[in-house]
Amino acid sequence: MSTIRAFAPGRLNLIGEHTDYNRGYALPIALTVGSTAEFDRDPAADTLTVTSDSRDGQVEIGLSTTPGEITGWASYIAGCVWALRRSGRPAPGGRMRIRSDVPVGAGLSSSAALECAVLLALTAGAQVNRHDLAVLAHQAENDYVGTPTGLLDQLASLHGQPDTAMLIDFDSLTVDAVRMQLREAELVVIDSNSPHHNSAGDYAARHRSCVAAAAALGVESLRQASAEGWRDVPPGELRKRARHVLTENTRVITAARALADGDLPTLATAMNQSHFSMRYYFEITIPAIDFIVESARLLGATGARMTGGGFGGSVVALVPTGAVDTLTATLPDAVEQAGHPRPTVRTMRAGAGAHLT
Ligand code: GAF
Repeated sequence: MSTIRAFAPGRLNLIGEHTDYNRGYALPIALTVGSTAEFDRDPAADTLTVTSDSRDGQVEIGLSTTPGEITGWASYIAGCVWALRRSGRPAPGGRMRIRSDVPVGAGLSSSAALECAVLLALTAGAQVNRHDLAVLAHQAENDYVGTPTGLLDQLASLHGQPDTAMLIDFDSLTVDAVRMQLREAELVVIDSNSPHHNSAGDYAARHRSCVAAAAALGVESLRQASAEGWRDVPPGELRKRARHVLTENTRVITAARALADGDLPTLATAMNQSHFSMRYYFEITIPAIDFIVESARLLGATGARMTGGGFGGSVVALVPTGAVDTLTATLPDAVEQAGHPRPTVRTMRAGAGAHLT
C-alpha cells in the first residue's frame, strides 16, 4: 500500500481572540507552515505507531485508546484515534511519521495543525467533510488532551485559502472567505519566544469567567448579549471579560470589511484596540508581548496586537512594505536590550488549508 501524506497548516488569527468558545467571530488565515503526517496503513495492525522528526523514540497508540492513557505530544494523535472511533468511524492502524515547521508555543496553532494532518491522513478516502474533521480534531483536544479550547484553530487549518482570510461565525459555524487587500503592507509575525501553554490554568480560567459572565446576564453564551451588554454585568472581573469579548466581536466585523476594502487605517485601528482590550480587560498579555507591540508601532507598524491564546506567544503587526526591513533588523535587539527573550520576526502570508499531498 502506498504512503498517504497529509499536510495541515498552522493559523494566524488577525483579530477575534477568545471569541470562539463564546460563539462570536474571528478572522484568521491559514499559514504556509504546518504539519505533515505520513501514514503507512496496515489493515492487520491494532496499533498506530507514531514517530516525530522533532522527538526521540516512538509511541504505540492502541486503536481503542481512552483519555488519560497517552500523554505528551502523542496525546493529540491518540485523541484523533479516540475521537474517530467514538464517532463510529474506523481508525486504521499502521505507522505514522510527523514533521512540522510550526513553532511550538508561538500562538500559531501547532497542535491544530498536528490534529488536522493526522485526521486527514487517517480518513483519506473516507469522504469525511471538513466541518466534521474540525469537530473531531476539537474533540481530540478538548476531551482527550483535556484543553478547553474553541474551534478557531481547527476550522482555520481546514478551510484556509491562499491570499484569503476567513470570517468565522462560531454561532452558525459558517466560514466566509475574505479576499485580502493588503495593498502596500505585509503581515509580520513576531514570536516573543515566551511560549504560551493553553493547557495551563489561565486559558481555562478565562473560559470559566466568560461562562460566569453569560450566566450573570441570564444568557446561554455571550453571543446572545447585545454589543453593549457588558455594561449590565456588575463592575469587576466578569464585566471586564465580557467587555473584551463583546467589543472584540464588533472589531472583527469592522476588520473583515476593512481588509476586503483595502482600508488599512481602519484595520490597523481595530488591531490596536484589540490589543488594548486583551491587555486591560481580558488580561492575557505579558510584559514581553506588550513591549513588542509598542516597539513594533514605534518602528512603523500601523497596527499590532497579540495573537492566539495569550500569556506569551506571538504578535501580529500590519507593517507598510517599506518599513518591514528596518523593523525586522531592529526590533529583536530592542526587545532583548529591554530584558526580554530575543524574538523571532517573520513575514507571513495566507496559505492553503489542509490537503493530501
Ligand atoms: C487558542 C485556542 F485554541 C482557540 O480555540 C482560541 O480560543 C484562541 O486560543 C484564542 O482566540 O488558540
